[in-house]
Amino acid sequence: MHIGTTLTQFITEETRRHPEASGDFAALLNDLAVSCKFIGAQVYRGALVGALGSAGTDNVQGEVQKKLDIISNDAILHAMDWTGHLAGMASEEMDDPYAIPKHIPRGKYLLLFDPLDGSSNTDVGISVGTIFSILRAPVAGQNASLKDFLQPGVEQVAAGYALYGSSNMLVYSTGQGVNGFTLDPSIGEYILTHQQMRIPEDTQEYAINMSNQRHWQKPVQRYIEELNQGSEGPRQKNFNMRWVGSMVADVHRILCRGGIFLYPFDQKDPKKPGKLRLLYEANPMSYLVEQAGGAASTGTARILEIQPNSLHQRVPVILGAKNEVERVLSYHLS
Ligand code: AHM
Ligand code: MG
Repeated sequence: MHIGTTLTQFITEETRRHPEASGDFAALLNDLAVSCKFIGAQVYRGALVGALGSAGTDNVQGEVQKKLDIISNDAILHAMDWTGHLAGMASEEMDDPYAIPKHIPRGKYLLLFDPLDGSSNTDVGISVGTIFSILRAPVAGQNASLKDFLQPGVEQVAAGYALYGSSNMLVYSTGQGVNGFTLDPSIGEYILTHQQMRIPEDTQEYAINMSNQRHWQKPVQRYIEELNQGSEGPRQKNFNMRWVGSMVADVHRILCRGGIFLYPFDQKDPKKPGKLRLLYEANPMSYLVEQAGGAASTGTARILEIQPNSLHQRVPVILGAKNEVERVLSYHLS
């Protein structure tokens, strides 16, 4: 009996294949993994440590913050700000980028994150997660400006998430496929359990919040209507629906067994072209999905090619099985 491949071993071996790598990136990912272990532990202890419920504050997007949103945000800031590998950090829970303390050297990477995605689910025992995106700072060794974070998703150096579900899992990609690690609580290490995750091009499972149906545009109305007609409709097969309401859990399911996920353009609020945020939700998830052989689009554009114009910008998201995403795209063109 022996320990499987640990995250540290995997990152080290991946880094070794790039002789020019300084090791900064490997260290960064390791420190991030520590904060995901900590956040997972708080989520699992939940009510035992008084961590559930609302914090009584709103974030920049006017959303009620949960205690665990704030705990998770602080955990990542404090696990990462001393490392010297970052030139800046930005999060769903903070209006502006975080200022790294003065005495700490600035590094060459930028970290964007959603500290606890799906946090409205924490009080009811449903899976939640942390999403992260890593970019290269345009100028290493200096404080990053807001503009430095506004890079299209194709520029990501790495992206991933931690899922606090039936197990605590870390799934990430550095552009060489997607690998998943399960936390072994008995030794406190993430162990490689899901190697080279792939999304089949076709599927019979979709994820969408049906209660928004009346707000969707025609192409998505048509697509979902056809799925719901099942074997009696033009698709000539039955489709099943799942909606966790935590993007991490919905995307994880797609990486494990396929499917398509949609949070499409929504005419409920014309100022918000969808719910999900580009920089720390849509971009990292789109990167993972493309790395696993899937596709990710707004309906009219590849998500990873969007030039961001603000830190908390929202975009429509359609991602997963390639042939299904392409079909939704074709409906937008016709
Ligand atoms: P959050 O970052 O405030 O938790 O919001 C994002 C979440 C996603 O995880 C999920 O896919 C979506 O919101 C669910 O939205 P809805 O409640 O409209 O179904
Ligand atoms: Mg979120």
